[in-house]
Amino acid sequence: MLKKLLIANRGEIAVRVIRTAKALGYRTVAVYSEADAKAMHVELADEAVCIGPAQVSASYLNSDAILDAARKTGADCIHPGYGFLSENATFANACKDARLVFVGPPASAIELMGSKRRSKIAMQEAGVPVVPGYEGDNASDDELIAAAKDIGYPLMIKASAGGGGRGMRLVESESELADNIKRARSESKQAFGDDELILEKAVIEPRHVEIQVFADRHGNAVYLGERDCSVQRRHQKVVEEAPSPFVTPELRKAMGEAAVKAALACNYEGAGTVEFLVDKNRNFFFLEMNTRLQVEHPVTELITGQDLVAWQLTVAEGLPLPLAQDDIRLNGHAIEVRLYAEDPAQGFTPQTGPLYVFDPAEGEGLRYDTGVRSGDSITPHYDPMLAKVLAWGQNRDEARRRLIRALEDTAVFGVTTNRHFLSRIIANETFGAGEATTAFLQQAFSDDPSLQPQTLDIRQLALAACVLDHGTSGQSAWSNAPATMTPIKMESGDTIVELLVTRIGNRLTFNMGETRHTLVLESQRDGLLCIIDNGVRQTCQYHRQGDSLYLQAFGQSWSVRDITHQPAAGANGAGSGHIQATMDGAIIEVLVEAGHTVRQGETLVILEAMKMEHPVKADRDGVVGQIHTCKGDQVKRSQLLVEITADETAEQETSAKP
Ligand code: MV4
Repeated sequence: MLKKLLIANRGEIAVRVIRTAKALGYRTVAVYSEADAKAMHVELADEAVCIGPAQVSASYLNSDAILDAARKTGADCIHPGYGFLSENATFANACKDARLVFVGPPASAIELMGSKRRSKIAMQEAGVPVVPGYEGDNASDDELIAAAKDIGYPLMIKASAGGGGRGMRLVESESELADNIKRARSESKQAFGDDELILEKAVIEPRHVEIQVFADRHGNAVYLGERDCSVQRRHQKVVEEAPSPFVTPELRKAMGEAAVKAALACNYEGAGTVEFLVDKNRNFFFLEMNTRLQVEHPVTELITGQDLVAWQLTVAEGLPLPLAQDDIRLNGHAIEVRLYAEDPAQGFTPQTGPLYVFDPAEGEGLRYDTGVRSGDSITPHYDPMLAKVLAWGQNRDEARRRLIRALEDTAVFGVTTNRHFLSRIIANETFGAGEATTAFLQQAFSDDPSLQPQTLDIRQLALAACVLDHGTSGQSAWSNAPATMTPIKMESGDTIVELLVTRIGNRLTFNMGETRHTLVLESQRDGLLCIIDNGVRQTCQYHRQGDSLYLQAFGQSWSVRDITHQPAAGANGAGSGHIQATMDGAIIEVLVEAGHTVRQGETLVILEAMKMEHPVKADRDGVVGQIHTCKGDQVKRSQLLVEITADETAEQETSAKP
């Protein structure tokens, strides 16, 4: 009997595994890097061991440190999650040598599936359909060129050691072949230390459909339906759903049985995913088998009602599978999207910094798998996925509707996310019709507004001003005193706007040049602003952080910075003494202490951003007052770091001079 599980991972998947393990009575051990000391997975586990510094190579990929942690805590089994060491045959063997149960398949299966060439041959022998092509041993360029004549064009060159789209090239005609083979070889050698290549006929605009399989030590194997992961961006999955809107019951059975054959052929054990390409005529072809629990496993859980981590632990115990094939039923529809801290308007660049608020919207049929909470920081060390957001429904449209609502109402303040991009995809007509192939994002979505920098309209600015307007003229929003106009100056991105606010009772009119907008303020508390806009009452979520204001309403989120009271630099060039971060980054040094006398231009703090060090300097002479940051903090642009107040003794000295 196994008693104590070490989870060799971080983030949402570590949290996911710990929850089920605890529910089943297992003791749990988290491992963490120095950057993750306060992470959710560490807090949830019974015990936790630090395995090294932030860099993954020194911590989450450090198998010796992980095995040491298992020894020290008396763990008897290890769950690798996904990524990191999950598909590393050497690690699986090392666990075995240390008498630890690796919650996953035998090392031999991991190894076989790590080679495109060998796995394809094994699958063909097992009767699993594969894409027609060439997978000769140690093929020379000339052998590949000869083989291409039989395959025809367009064709794909793939690195045998590649996977997930890495090391893949599309060749349209014979004239491009030789050159592409040469490039593919050198790339593959570079990336994987192996230059073995295979050729495949290219499947045009395929769908990516994968089958969840499970096998036990007693020769049983089953499939738990499929997941459609066709909506991808640069081989990164964006949306995953089950069942696939393209798969018929007959196709499901044929693909499921093929996937079970694949598992049996490699003496598989535990959770596995067999990836197929499906062409427009519903022909399917084996692509690769992933020998781990996948990111998107929850969609399968939602339509089968099964806990796949519980299944993994059952199988790891040596017990038979919980259900036979005929007992596995699919119910309803589930869709998952990956909510990321990334900016779609800047080529999806990862966003880092403090996550002030993460408040998932509640609702029937919704599930969030996450490893972060409000107050955490998104660091550059790891994948910036904030959460997997899932919706289940009786049918696909119900799942879509619930998911759109979940995305629109989930508050994420502090980092830019892909949330709007995701909700636009789910709401899209082509996606809604179940017609999205792997070409969807490129063909039908490349000029979507969610990929453009945001421009705020008067209504969005007015809402922001509504929160910022806290009685500059000394009069309460509820008073019936005569209207006065107060200016509110805001910065959003690179633009600065000024609104003139006129308030009569709780009725606020915002003027911006020629445009104006009126809102009636109903209530404002606890980060909720209730307004009546054109006779329609609605609620807006907001969060204030220093002079930054984050808002969310109308299915969108935006932020502004209040610069109304930001003094223009004085005559002598002295600033306000409110020293703010000049950009998003990490504080690597605080050079002053409260009470220090400083001169204008003196460096107070060193900020690291984009791998460079930036000094943050005093904007006036004075004495350091409060310091609002410390070494190691992740800070946002404009965040208040240090306050400098007037040095009265210095002033006295100056004035005492003749
Ligand atoms: C292909 C293909 C067309 N024909 N193989 C990309 C990821 C990797 N797992 C395999 N991939 C593909 N292999 C043949 N013979 C098209 C793709 C492909 C793709 C596959 C799944 C999901 C998204 C994709 C996006 C572009 C290309």
